[in-house]
Amino acid sequence: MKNDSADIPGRKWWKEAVVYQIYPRSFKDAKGDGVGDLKGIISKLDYIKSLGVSVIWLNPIFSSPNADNGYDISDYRGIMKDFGTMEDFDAMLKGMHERGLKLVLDLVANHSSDEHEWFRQSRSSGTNPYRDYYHWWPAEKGKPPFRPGSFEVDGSGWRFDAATNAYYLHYFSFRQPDLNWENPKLRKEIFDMMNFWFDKGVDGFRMDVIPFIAKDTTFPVITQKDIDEKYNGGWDQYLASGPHLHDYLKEMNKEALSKHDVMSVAEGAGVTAATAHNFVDEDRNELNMLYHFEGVSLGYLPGKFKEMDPKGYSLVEFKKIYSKWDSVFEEKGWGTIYLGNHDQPRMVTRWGNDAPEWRALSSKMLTTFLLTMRATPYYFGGDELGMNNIKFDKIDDYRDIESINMYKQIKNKGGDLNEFLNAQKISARDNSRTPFQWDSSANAGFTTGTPWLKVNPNYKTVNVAAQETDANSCLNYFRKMVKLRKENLILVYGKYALLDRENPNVYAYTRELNGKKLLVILNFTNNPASANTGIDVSKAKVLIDNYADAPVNGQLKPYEAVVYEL
Ligand code: TEU
Repeated sequence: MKNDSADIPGRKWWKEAVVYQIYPRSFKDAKGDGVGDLKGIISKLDYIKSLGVSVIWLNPIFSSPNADNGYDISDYRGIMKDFGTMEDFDAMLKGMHERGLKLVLDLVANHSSDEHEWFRQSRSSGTNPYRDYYHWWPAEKGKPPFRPGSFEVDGSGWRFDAATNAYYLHYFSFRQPDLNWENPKLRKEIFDMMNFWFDKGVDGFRMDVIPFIAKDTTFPVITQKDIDEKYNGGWDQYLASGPHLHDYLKEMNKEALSKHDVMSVAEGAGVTAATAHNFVDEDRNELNMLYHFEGVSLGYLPGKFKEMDPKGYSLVEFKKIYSKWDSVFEEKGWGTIYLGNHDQPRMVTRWGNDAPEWRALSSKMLTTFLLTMRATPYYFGGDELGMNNIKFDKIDDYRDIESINMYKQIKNKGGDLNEFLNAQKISARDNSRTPFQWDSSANAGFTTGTPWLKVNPNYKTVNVAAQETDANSCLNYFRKMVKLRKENLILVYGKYALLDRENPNVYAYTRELNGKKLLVILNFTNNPASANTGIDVSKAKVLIDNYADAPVNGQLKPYEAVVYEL
């Protein structure tokens, strides 16, 4: 089946893209200091090109003291020293464009670093011209009403600053003060900065916690009871519903996005199926896409910090969530799909099975899922090798502010630290941030120095060099899947229909476009399982299978994934 595009309305390059996410700190270190850099990325552009992906999303590469690995920016127009120079950036972008690859940067504009010049000025006096670039609460008014500071040991989003006897707001760590979007001067600075990067040729932005930018600056008292009753128990939903949010996004679209052929994707923290359309519907002129958190939150125990239910997650629930999000965008808007990123554990550990006998098979099965859904796939670098969680035993091995401060918080409360450390083996963010595994040489060929975060010891067998020469490797399977998606627009635009809904082991669905139909069946378990789709596949053509022989009778082998053309 080849592309027959005549009858597809609303085609866009970013709908047809496979986005490949690179965590620059861990990708490739060219200078030998243990930290990845832009020259390292440049040296691997042919590899990226060979994957067939079309868009690269880089986590923040701007000047930063790295309290939160670049999500604390001290200069939005400068390159982080660890990563290189503006010349390196220009050469990297040129190298990408020469290869037909587009570049999406990370816009971290809910907050800056406390070392940003704006904040230095702002905190210096109550009358400084930059005072209103941030949110201040004078101590004369008493303590400010609670707001969460997710990376703080005491959980508070306000920090007292003695210089002006006032508190400032920070939804993440105190090193990440929140910017005041209610100030038009600040908004103009951000839009000008976006245009600065667009003028250089950057092809879009992934927007960090963009739903949080708008605040009710009267800072009313919000109680946990309000959160439970009105916001479904999660602060994120409250933080994502500030006044004027959509005015700001419309203004951003008008002043920056609409002036260029670029894509935009919101990190949709706090966004629900009910509010998603407000961000991405074409006629609203705001953003193109967003990614939701409903999928990646599945299977964690309520009231615990990212601790897996010992029973695992329910595939029936999983199917329900992804089917719901498909239907959300059936008429309007466009979805995204992902199972891993720099904030999530490795996809194969969390959603597949990283035991040596199942790691490759289950990882290929998950890759098949991601690349056959009706949404733009965001694929996290390293997942194409089936890289899995490192599962640190000790807190000292962690580098992530979230794990370290949560450990302190639990310790202060006299909580169970062993339980926390065990839970982190599955859910900690550092699991996906370990250095990329290039080959079997020292430090997986990532660096000649000491890596900033330990390399997963399985790099001797799980690495690019080994997988290049193996036709059945995860790497070559990923390439085949990307090619299949690229060559079959039905996989991008075709209507999705879930089959065999209550089957606890198998995820089965069809995709249909212009009279053509595909069937995808995925066994999510390490046992044989049967798919009851009611579809006769005896005459169907197998487009791809992660085993050598595809089933004809609906009997799937463990973690088997098949795409049929009916
Ligand atoms: O993450 C925002 C976010 O929603 C976090 O709560 C995230 O889900 C958290 O890591 C879950 O454990 C973004 C970035 O992706 C993250 O890397 C940053 O640390 C954070 O914003 C602050 O900028």
